Amino acid sequence: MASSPNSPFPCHEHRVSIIGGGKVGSTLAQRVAEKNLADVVLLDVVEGMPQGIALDLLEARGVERHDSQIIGTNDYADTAGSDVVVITAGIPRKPGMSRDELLKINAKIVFEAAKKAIAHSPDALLIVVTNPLDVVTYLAWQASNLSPRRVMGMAGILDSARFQTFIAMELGVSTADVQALVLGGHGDLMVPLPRYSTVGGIPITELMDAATIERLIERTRNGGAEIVELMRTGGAYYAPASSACLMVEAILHNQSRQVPVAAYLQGEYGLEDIFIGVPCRVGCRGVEQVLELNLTDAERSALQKSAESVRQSVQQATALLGNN
Ligand code: TXD
Repeated sequence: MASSPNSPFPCHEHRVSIIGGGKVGSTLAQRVAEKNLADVVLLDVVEGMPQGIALDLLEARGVERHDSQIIGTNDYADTAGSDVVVITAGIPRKPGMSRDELLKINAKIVFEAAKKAIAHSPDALLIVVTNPLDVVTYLAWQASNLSPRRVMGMAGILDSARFQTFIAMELGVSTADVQALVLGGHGDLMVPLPRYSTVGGIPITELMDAATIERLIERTRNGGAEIVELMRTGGAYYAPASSACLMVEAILHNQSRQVPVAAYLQGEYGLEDIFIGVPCRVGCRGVEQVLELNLTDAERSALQKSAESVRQSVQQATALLGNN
């Protein structure tokens, strides 16, 4: 990334722009900066808010001992030259608001955010976090005109991390020894895969009975709602920000991480022209490979059911956007 002597970013190699400075966006800004991964631009529509958060985070720099620059802005011009753009902008569902209304509003917000951000950073990779995840990731890709491998949705890492946590809690083992895998859309129809979820290499199907596994799967499916119910005034943001940060790091450090992300499918799993959660290798070029697992009939049909619901919502959102 080129930088002029007057640039607010004189030296850092990478720039990450986060669109939406709410709970997830601001926590992600903190994670990216404190891990010294990149300079951060935090953009929101609310005037003063991203500037205030950026200043607050900057004032912690000396204590946290990192060198990342952080600026808050309401102007997309400040995001120019980003290596990665992460979209977390959106509104939560308000009392009395239908799912359709929410879909329409967030679809429009994400579509415009992707268009404006990529216009200023045509070489960036795009990560979408806003809900409904798989649907708005598709719209962001369309708005951005990027090659589909450069666009990804974050959900599978979070859903898998929740499943991993519940498995570790149930067995009383270290989370570090648990690997879990959840595919499919980010919603009620997500597809946790116990056969591919292991503790120290042993599939959980050999460590727990079917009823226990089903209970943990249900809790995973309900993971976001469980937190909303407890907090009452908002949703989860620490684990979502950590999960998005993992993707940012995989890209900036070209780590080739093998993780589930919402990726564009072109025939894999019998699915085409859709973004949905599947295992991928993620590196500096984005989704470098989609891994096709040998799913059982039940697993494959669960993935197809999830894909069908995503596809319907994409059509609905496209129609709603078109009618605007
Ligand atoms: O697994 C996942 N993908 C998710 C998704 C996990 C957690 C949260 N998930 C979704 O992320 C959630 O359902 C929301 O759609 C987004 C962001 O969640 P967050 O908790 O950060 O929401 P906030 O705190 O309401 O922040 C949203 C911000 C807020 O500051 C708005 O002012 C801003 O978005 N916003 C905008 N910014 C820029 N441009 C526009 N148009 C805009 N509209 C709102």
